[in-house]
Amino acid sequence: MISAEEQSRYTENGYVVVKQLFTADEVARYTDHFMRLRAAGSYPGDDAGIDSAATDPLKRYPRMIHMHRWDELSLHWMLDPRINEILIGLLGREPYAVQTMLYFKPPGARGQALHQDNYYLRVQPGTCMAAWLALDPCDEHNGCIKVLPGSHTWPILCTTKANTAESFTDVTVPLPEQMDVLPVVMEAGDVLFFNGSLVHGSYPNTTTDRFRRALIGHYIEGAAEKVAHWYRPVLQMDGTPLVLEQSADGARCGVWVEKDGTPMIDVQGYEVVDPAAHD
Ligand SMILES: O=C(O)CCC(=O)C(=O)O
Repeated sequence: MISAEEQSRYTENGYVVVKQLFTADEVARYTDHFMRLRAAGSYPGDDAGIDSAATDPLKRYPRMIHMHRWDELSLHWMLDPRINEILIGLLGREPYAVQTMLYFKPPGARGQALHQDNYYLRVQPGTCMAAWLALDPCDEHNGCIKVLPGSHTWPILCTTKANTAESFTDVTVPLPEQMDVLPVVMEAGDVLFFNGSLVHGSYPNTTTDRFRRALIGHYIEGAAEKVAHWYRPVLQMDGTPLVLEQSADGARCGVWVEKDGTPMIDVQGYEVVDPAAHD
């Protein structure tokens, strides 16, 4: 159960870390499982295939996507009652499950530029949520998540080009200079829950010897009627598929303007997103 204190931290900041939601044995089992799968070959959803001779560590260990569609353990994890219970506490009702991902982030790997998950999922009405399970202890050095607390109340921002020397994704959201992101330092077994409008990303892994693996589930509010094509079929938390409409391939987005010396977001743009683009 989520405590009143965790609930209020989530309401204020748009994210909350639930400590030790998964045991050390479970973490070891998941880590071993996904490392074996990665070593065994390629899977649907691997962004650019796997290249074991590549100098880019992310080509040797590309992230896995939508494993729940072909891997029983991933499906079980995505629908785990502990995650469901916390999401019910945060959202007020049972969510739908839409995506799994496994990031290996080996030593030397680039991070992911700042973004908002709702830019990709385009849930209507409501928001998406992420459950991000740390499979390794993580900090700024091996590439933990970074967040901008409170940004979950913002509209979706229009994107700009990202620095692809630091990020494996090529779009990002601009932030006024005075706004600082915070690292989310976690132990293996902790789960970070965050709102789909929260501005977040991750640091590069600058270590030479520490992976930063994470198992991620994306969920949408149980009142949602539409979601971007990539995330369908949607699953109810008992595993039953549900047909939701596809949301439009574009959405209104905001740009920063200054009013009386204070940066504010003015929703004046519209951005079309490739139906195959995903978080
Ligand atoms: O794990 C990461 O490095 C980034 C994950 C992320 O941005 C997400 O799950 O939305």
